[in-house]
Amino acid sequence: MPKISEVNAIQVFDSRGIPTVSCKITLDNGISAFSMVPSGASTGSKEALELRDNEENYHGKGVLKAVSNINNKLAPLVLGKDPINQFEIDQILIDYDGTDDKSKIGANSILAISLAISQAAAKDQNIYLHEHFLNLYKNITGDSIKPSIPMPMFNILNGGEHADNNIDIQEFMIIPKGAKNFSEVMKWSSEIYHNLKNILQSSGFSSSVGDEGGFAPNLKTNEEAIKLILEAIESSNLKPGIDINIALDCAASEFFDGKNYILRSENKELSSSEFINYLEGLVNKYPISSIEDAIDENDIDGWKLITEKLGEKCQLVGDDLFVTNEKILIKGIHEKIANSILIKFNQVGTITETIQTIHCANNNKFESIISHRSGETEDTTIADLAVGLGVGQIKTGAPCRSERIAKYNRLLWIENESSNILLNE
Ligand code: 2PG
Ligand code: MG
Repeated sequence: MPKISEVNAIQVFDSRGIPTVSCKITLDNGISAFSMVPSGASTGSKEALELRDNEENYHGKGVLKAVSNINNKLAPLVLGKDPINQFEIDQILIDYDGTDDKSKIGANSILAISLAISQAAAKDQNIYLHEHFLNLYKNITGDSIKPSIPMPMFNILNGGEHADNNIDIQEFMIIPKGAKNFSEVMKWSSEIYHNLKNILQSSGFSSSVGDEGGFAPNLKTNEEAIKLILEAIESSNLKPGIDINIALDCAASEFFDGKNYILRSENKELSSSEFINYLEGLVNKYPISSIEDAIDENDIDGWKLITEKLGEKCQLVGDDLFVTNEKILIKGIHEKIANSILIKFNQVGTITETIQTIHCANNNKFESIISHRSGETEDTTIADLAVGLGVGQIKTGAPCRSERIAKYNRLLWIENESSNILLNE
């Protein structure tokens, strides 16, 4: 039985050049594994706490307190443990923190260890990380799951908090739903992405990119973004609605002022029901099959209304709404809001709780989508997590920028090496 013999954390940097936590776990048989923690910009108010130093250095964003919490407070708790026991170790970390939102120790400290432990356990067993997650799902929930390669949502046009253009909707994504395998998924998305670049450039728009690698032009309306994407799909000889669907992440809390939804680019102030009509108009006109955070996280009446109106024909995803938290998800299921959940492990802070939330979604016929954060690193754990837990969908940015592409490249390798694991359709 291998034992954790060393835990060492340092401060590293994410894709925005902002400090984040990295942790190395070493076992007494010499095996070692690393993790790096991602970080959001458009965050839900009920996410677990990301501990920042709030001192002058790094504009207050240093994470040296979180690093020191790992090295000095959490390390002694996990030394000597077998990394196969993810549930037991995560529970020790959760109990030590003792708060609902991990605000004593910081979710970034706890997650860094939780992730590194799963990596170390997979390496020690000499199995792929996705195989280890498949086993963990069974061990933690008692239920079995079928692994699959997730269908991605590629965020090819950025707005909102992820770019400095004028577009209100945060993410315009393409879903290559007609592709026969993951290699074709990547071919189509790459071709559409580059055709979109050509279209933007030849129409006099900027082709510079936002935080998630999608283009970030200034446009007259949000709808114009959809039209440009459709043009890019067609110029790739693909059919909108048949080969490629469109998905949106409104991140609506970012433009809700407590009463109205303020669309700056269109000079519109819409009430909740007017904004729902606006979105319904887009869904009726374009092949939009998924909308995330269509409504502000506290506008529960708005969520109920949109779920009644669009829930049958559209995937309605709760991100800031559910923050990967099982209790909040259960409340939402009772309230009949949304029909899918975005899964980000740093919103909740451990691998175990992430798995439990997905299990809850599965039991309630909610779809789960594994997601990156806008501040990412080269850590590719989410690719293996999506495969091993068979969730069927992933969003991890544009087919551009290495912190995004690293996850897609990992999925290409999984497809190449595990011919029995098929693309989710
Ligand atoms: C989102 C995410 C990822 P952030 O809103 O879904 O795309 O953004 O990490 O900034 O919360
Ligand atoms: Mg979101």
